[in-house]
Amino acid sequence: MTASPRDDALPRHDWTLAEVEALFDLPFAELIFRAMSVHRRWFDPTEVQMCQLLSVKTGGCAENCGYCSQSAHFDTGLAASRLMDAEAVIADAARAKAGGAQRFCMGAAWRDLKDRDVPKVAAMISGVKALGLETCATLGMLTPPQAKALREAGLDYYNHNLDTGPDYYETVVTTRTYQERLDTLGHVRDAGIAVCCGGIVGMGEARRDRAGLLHQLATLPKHPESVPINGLVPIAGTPLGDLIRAEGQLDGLEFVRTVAVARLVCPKSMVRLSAGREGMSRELQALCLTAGANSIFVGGKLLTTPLPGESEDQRLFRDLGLRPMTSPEPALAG
Ligand code: SAM
Ligand code: DTB
Ligand code: SF4
Repeated sequence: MTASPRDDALPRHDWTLAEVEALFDLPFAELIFRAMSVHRRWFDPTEVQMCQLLSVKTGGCAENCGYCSQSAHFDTGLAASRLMDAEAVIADAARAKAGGAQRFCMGAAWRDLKDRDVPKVAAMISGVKALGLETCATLGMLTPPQAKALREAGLDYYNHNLDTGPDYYETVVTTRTYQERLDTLGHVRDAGIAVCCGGIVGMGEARRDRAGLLHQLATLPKHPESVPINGLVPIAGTPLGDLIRAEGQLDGLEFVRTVAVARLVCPKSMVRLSAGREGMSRELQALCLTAGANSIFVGGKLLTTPLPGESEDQRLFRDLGLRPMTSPEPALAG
C-alpha cells in the first residue's frame, strides 16, 4: 500500500526544529506560495480581524523584559498609572466597538495578577463582554483559580507570549522563566480560555531563535488560537531598544518569512500582525497580510506606542481588497 501524500494544511504537533528551520530557508516565493495556500484552506483571505487594545494599568512593572517601555528596571520616561476603573474601560471598549473592533484586549503591566485585583478585572471583562465584543486580557502570570475566575467573568482569550525561542530567552528577560510562561499557558487552557501566544521578532535574535519560538508554539498539545507576531518597537532606554537603535532593525523580508512560517505551523490559528506596524511601509504590511497574517490591532494605539491611523488602515484595506472579518474562527470550532 502506498502512503497518501501529507496534507500540509492539517495541524500537526510533531514538528521538529529542523523542519521549522527548513521552512525559513525556503526560497521566498515558495514559502509565501505555501503559506497562501494553507491560509486559503482555513480562512477567507480577504477577511482581517480587527482587535483593539487598552492599557488598563500602565508602567512600573517588576519584570525586566528588555524591550518593554513599562518595566520599572529601565528609565523610558513613561509615567506609571494605577489600575483604571471598570466604567472607564467599558466606555473605551464601547468606542472600540463603534469603530469596528471585534476583539477588545485589556493589558496590565504586571508580573502576575494579584487576588485583590481579580474582582475589578472581572467587572471589566463582564462589562466588555456585555457589549458584544470578544474579550481578551494580558495581565502577566495567572494561578489556576484566577484563570477560572476570569473565565467565569466571560474571558474568551488570554494573551501570554513566549516572546522568543528558548535559547535567546535569557538575553531578553531574567525575572521569570520560560517554564513559568508555559505553566500560565497551561492554566489558561485548563480553564477553557482560548490562548493567544506569540512573540517578538527583531530583538537581535538569530533565525534559529525565531524558528525556536514557532517550534515551541507548534508543538504545544493544542496550538494557540491566536499567534501574535510583534516587530520590536525599539524603545529608547530599554536594553534591546537601544541595541537595535544602534545596530539597525531586522530586514522586513525576514519578518514576512516569520509570519509565513507561523501560518504554516499553526494553520488554523489567527496570525496577528501586531506591534511594529507603525514603522512598516504599506508594502511590507501588504506582504504580511498576503503571507498569512489575518488579524491586526487598530485604534491608534497599542499599549504605550502608536499604531497607523484609521484612515491609513482604511486606505490599505481598500487598496488590498480586504475587509473586516465576520466569519467564525476555525480554531474555535475544534
Ligand atoms: N505584562 C503582561 C505580560 O508581559 O504578559 C502583559 C502586557 S505585555 C506589554 C504584552 C506583550 O507585548 C509582551 O509579551 C510583548 O510580547 C509585547 N511587547 C511589549 N513591548 C513591546 C515592544 N517594545 N515591541 C514589541 N512588542 C512588545
Ligand atoms: C501582543 O503580543 N502584542 C500586543 C498585545 N499582545 C498585548 C502588545 C504590543 C505592545 C507594543 C508596545 C507598546 O505599545 O507598549
Ligand atoms: Fe512587565 Fe509585561 Fe512589560 Fe514584561 S512585557 S516588563 S511583564 S509589562
